[in-house]
Amino acid sequence: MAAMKKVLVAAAVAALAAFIGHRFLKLKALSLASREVPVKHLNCQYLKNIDCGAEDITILRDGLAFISTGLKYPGLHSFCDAPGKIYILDLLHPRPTPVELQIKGDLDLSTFNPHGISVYTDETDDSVYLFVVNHPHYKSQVEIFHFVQDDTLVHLKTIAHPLLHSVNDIVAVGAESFYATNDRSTPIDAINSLGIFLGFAWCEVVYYSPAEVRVAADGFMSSNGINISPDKRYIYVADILDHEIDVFERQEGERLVYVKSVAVGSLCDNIEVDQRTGDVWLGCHPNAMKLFKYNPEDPPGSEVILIKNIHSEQPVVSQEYTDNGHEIMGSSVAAPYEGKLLIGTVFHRAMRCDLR
Ligand SMILES: [Ca+2]
Ligand SMILES: [Ca+2]
Repeated sequence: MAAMKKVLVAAAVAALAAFIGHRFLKLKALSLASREVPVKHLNCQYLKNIDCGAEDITILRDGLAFISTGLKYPGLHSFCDAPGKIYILDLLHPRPTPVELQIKGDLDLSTFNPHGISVYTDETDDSVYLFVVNHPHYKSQVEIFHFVQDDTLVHLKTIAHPLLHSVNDIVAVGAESFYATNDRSTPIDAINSLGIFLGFAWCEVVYYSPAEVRVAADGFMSSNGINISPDKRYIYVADILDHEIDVFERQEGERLVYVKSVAVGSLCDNIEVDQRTGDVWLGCHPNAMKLFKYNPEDPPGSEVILIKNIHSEQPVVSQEYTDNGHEIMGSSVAAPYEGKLLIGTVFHRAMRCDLR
């Protein structure tokens, strides 16, 4: 009997070891740990004043770009100790230069740590509201600002809620309502890591309005960028660890109905949508291992992916820009405007490129 027990224990240990080994291989595959990208450059210039990352960028129809800078995020490199800032850039200016926006109102600027951003324009009076994911002391909350007088943001409101626990990005759908992605299943590190290790898709997209807060979609490994189609009918979510962009249809009462997923073969971060064509532009990480390890000798690369005709039977996915990290590291967003492209990064610089 004792011998039998020993055999069973040995078999159990071997099975567990095989399972753990299998999960490690799977994690390596998820993070694209051995992937290298060839260099495919565009004609680009670095933006002045942006040296602490430009994790998210969004561009208004009149060519004004908002830039979120200075992100500090657990496990990711940062070149800067200073708090984060929001910049604005006028793409219609002959020599566009980012200018820091002044923030007025009741917000602690010493702990400002901006991450994903989104703009809502009130069509009735053309008021522009900037929504910013903020991580003071690594917590998650959403700030709503009113953009006034070309250079000022007036802070209107801070939104915090238990469902908004690990917010990465948001898309505003009203002056006080939005969808938000959580990039972690829980703020508790050990549980979140265990979930990823076991391969569970536990992350959620949350809908927020002053009247209602609820989970709008779930089953993401790590939901990151989120944005909306020009006709406001569809919501796009980047499941960064799944290497897919998920498409949802907005239905009555802000219900999200899953439509399909488009494979992109990379770890895509934020999503911007060309307001004219509906093309979907993605700032992506070719290799997550290099991004998290950050070795200046072997820097994390950058990759911009374009999806055309996303709602058709056969969306066209193409690599529009790639770099091995020697020009720009850790691209997290690619925002198009009238033949130009702004590329932002998690902790490095930002560039303005010609698309034609
Ligand atoms: Ca965004
Ligand atoms: Ca992001």
